Amino acid sequence: MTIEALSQSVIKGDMQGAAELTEKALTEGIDPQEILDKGLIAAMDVVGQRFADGAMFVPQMLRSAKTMQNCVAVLKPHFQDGGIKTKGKIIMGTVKGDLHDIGKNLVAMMLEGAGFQVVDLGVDVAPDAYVSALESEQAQVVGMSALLSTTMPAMAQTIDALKAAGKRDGVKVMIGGAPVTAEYASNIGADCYAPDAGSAVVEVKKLIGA
Ligand code: B12
Repeated sequence: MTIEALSQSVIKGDMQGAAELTEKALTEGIDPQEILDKGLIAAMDVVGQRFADGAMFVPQMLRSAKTMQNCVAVLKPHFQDGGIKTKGKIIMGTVKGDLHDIGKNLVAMMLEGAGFQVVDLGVDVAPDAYVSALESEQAQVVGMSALLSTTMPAMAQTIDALKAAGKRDGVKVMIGGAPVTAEYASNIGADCYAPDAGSAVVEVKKLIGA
């Protein structure tokens, strides 16, 4: 089955083969959301587990990540409605010290697909960089991603930097990433948490009434 073969090729890091299987799955009429969830995200879960078990190392993990990114690029047009992006502006970034960007990119892609304008600051974004971006971009929401338990505190530091700059009251803060929880969001004074890219869209709509 194509989805299973796709998953295996992401785990193996077969960049070319995986992109072709993504195309094949689309041609077979499989829902892009199903391709993303069952073919790609599920594969990264296996990769993470193998890494944790010592059966896979950073270079292989990186290759799988690049493979997944190629597949996401194939899927991206299928998540965009082509509508005018006027629902609101969101600044997104992965926090300081953290280089994981696949999840953050997916959240950005889904938000864009839902009609929001996303300003992507990239990875390893220092608290001050969020503050300056907010000053120049006048966004309604700041989204932060963290994949490492050691970089989660940078989310709290960014909220502190927003407060110190007098910018906290005018913006909503949304956080996410595998180790992040709703409880953590409430502890650090974020406005919301979402466990995945689909629910991030739902939460942003609730936050800013879009
Ligand atoms: C791919 C990967 C890498 C790649 C990243 C490439 C890239 N461009 O992103 C590379 C090889 C670079 C890497 C490096 C490291 N990694 Co790594 N990595 C992973 C892996 C396998 C997959 C992450 C991923 O992309 N998942 C798929 C995406 C779609 O899921 P996601 O990120 O969780 O995002 C979803 C949600 O969380 C949510 N979301 C994400 N962000 C946001 C933001 C907002 C605002 C919202 C609302 C929602 C949201 O929506 C997303 C989509 O649904 C994970 C294991 C895992 N299963 O998480 C380990 C993992 C995160 N890595 C780990 C580690 C330890 C490392 C290293 C320290 C390894 C090392 N010794 O060097 C380095 C750290 C580098 C650094 N400074 O950041 C550990 C972290 C342990 C911990 N809890 O702290 C994990 C859990 C592996 C493990 N099981 O041990 N890694």
